[in-house]
Amino acid sequence: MRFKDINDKSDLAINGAPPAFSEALHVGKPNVYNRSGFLSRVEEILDSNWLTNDGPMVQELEQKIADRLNVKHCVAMCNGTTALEVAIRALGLTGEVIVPAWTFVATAHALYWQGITPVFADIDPLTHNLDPASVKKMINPRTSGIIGVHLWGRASPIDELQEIADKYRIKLFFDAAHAFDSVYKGEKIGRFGECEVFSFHATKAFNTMEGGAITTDDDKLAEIIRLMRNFGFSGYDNVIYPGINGKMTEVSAAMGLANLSCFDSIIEHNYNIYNSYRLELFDINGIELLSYKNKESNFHYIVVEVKENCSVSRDVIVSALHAENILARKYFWPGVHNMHPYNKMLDTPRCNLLETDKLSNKIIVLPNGAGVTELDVKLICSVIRMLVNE
Ligand code: T4K
Repeated sequence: MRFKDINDKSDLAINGAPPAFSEALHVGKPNVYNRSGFLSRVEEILDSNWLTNDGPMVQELEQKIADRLNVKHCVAMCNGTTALEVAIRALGLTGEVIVPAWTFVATAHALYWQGITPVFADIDPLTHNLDPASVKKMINPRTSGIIGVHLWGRASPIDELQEIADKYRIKLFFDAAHAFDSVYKGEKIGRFGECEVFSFHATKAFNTMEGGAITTDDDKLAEIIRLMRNFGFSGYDNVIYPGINGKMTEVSAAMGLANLSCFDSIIEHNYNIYNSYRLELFDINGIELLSYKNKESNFHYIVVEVKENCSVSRDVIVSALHAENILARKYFWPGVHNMHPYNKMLDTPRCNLLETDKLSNKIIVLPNGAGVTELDVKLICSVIRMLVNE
């Protein structure tokens, strides 16, 4: 086994031969399950001469997602970040909005692009989701909302956050980018808060290449979001809203429909791979796999915590995995509050993000998805085992 600096990408080869990226075992490898289903839908699109702008495939996808998640409205979007921005705008958020710093940077960037200050609250180290007590501390007269993130597909403390939002009369919605098909108290994620925002990026359990959606039970909100997605047009030549272009293309919707037709198999595969990791990792000292409750997640993210008692650091493990062409990630190190521009915004109110900072130095995300086999899991875990036991 060779060890090297994680930032040195000059020599990712095993045995001297530079491998194609597709040969690497990496986090984020897209799930492409139903290739023929996708291709035949693409033929249909080309024959129809209708490529985008609320086409039939987008409408079919929206209906199927709404049915699956048991929510009244699903509005398909071009990506999750634009969907977040549209939700922020449609809900009329202003001033400050509370978010976790332990998330992908897009959650905060969407606020920033809408001229709103993201205020970071700390997380519960056991769930990795917002700690309601920390959220409460950050509320002031400028606070107009909270964005909870269902990190790794595990539901936020929805009831507690809703209670806070109701008490202070502020808006609550969810960044559900990781949580397609996840469950909270027996109900699918999709109808909590004012609305929920999904990402269908190539790296997600359910993907439309690029894409996303906003789901809600609120008729009025759904109508505004639909207007905003299409420049604010209400019929030909009649603009009644300052909208943007947030539309999903027909090809993306075709990918979504193909993937949706076998999404149960995708989840089953993820679940089996997660269980293989569980078996392989459980006796490695100082390595703890983040657990999922049965049937409450899409099991897409394999998240490992390197505890204080581990003989090697998180960074040493990640470097060693990279040297073996296993491209694990340190998501979401170093935390959004330590990224530009938030680290420079001296007037950004911050509470003490003690748990976020501690956790951010300990987490590794390992590969999962259609491209990962049980044999791959054995290989990945044997690298970790050798390092820790050395
Ligand atoms: N909120 C949350 C909580 C999110 O996690 C995200 C996105 C968003 C909001 C915003 O949603 P979108 O606007 O993206 O729809 C990746 C994804 O680009 C991003 O969508 C995702 N979260 C985030 C967790 O992961 P990066 O910066 O890590 O991407 P990158 O290019 O390093 O790729 C990740 C891995 O996937 C690499 O190992 C390569 C592999 N990959 C990637 C693509 C695109 C492939 O194997 N094939 C591919 O086609 O952000």
